[in-house]
Amino acid sequence: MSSPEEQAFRLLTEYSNGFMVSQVLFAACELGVFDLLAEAPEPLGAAAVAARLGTSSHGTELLLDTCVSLKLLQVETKTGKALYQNTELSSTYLVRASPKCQGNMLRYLARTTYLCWGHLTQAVRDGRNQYLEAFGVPSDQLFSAIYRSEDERLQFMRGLQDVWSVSGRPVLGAFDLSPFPLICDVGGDFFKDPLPEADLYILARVLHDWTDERCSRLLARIHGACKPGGGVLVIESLLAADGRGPLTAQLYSLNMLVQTEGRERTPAQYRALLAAAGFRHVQCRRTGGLYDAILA
Ligand code: ASE
Repeated sequence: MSSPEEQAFRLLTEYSNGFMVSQVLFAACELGVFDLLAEAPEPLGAAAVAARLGTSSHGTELLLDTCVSLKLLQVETKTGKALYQNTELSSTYLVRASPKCQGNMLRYLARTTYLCWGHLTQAVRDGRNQYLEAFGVPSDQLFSAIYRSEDERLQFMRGLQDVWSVSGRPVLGAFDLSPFPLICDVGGDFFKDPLPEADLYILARVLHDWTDERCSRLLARIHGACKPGGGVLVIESLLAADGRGPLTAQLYSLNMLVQTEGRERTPAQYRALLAAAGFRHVQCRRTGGLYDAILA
């Protein structure tokens, strides 16, 4: 049995080392470890992996064994030789050929989000995103920073699509949408262009990018375009009523701080925004997944 003080130190160490865990995952994905093992007809040894990837034998062995401890790989020893293969987790979510592969999101987190998080202290001081500090690009037009190159734009969109391919269905099942025959999934340049007429507007992972003021403006535009009896479906990670959880939504809210103009919000905060724009009958549904749904 360890003392409470020792347990506290173990927890502190786990938190401190969290970034190393992320980097092991990012590096293994970027090097193509999971794809190589998926495509090989049988489990491979570290030397074979290193040879095929063109990586160092020492680094590869360390990376593979660390992946085993993280349950990203499994190892079996045959006649004294360690052979590696994918686990259920990596076969489902980390292999390119899987329809649920999260590789684009992981690459985006590794190359963009992680670098912004390197400036979290400054973001908390300033209350602003860190695009200028991390990439030297101004963010007064938010999406000219987020889409700072064509590659970056594609990486971001493919990343969001990866998450949607796993977490989309639970939110679309949260409400009966059959009363809404014509649905508009709102994206692109929606503060200026005329909005098409529809029965239901979906705002999926949109409001969390923007300030209350910009959200109010967008919601008022949608209310104006909406057919009588129509509505809006907001899809976001909801914070608890007191804002003190769940941890994932709190981390996403900090992520919005370092990368956008927005934040994650509580049900009451979304209610207030929707009510101010003229929407009524606001219903919030938690899905237990990454995203929740609000219909108004
Ligand atoms: C945004 C979403 C993201 C803006 C910047 C972002 C994400 C990373 N950076 O609208 C993805 C957030 N994570 C999930 C699971 O959605």
